[in-house]
Amino acid sequence: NKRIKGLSVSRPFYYGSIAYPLNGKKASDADHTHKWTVMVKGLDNEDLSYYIKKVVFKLHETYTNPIRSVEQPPFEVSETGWGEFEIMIKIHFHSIASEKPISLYHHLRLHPYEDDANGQPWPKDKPVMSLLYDELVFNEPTESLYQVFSDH
Ligand code: SLL
Repeated sequence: NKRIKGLSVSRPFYYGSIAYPLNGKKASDADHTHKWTVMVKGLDNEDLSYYIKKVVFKLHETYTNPIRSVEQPPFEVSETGWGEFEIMIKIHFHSIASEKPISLYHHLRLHPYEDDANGQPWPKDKPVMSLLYDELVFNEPTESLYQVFSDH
């Protein structure tokens, strides 16, 4: 699996979370105030599974089975809870890429930090989104990875 010297290719993606207040709606646990989803996703919902093999999300230890491995798109985990915490997101690539997994850290946001753009308080039922744009850069990609990228 030869590498292409001097070449660098990048792929855009989003990662982050969206959280919905439960506003008293029933959760599995009465202490839970929010429903949330943490995700790794493509632009325009592009399916990233042609180069991403799996994404492992490491949740707070207060969750049962905090290590969640998602081997199929959508690469996301949905849960309910009461608190914000740091989620470790580890992206694993297909073996043809010969790339080590990449670790990202995302602060799960449940609460708005500010009023909305009109200076009005954030509505109680409005979701709180924290989605970041990033790019995965592959320096000297393998020929097979480059081929897969060219096909997409
Ligand atoms: C805090 N440092 O104290 C943070 C920890 C942990 C949030 C937040 C667990 C839900 C469950 C949950 O929401 N943990 O499984 O019961 O704010």
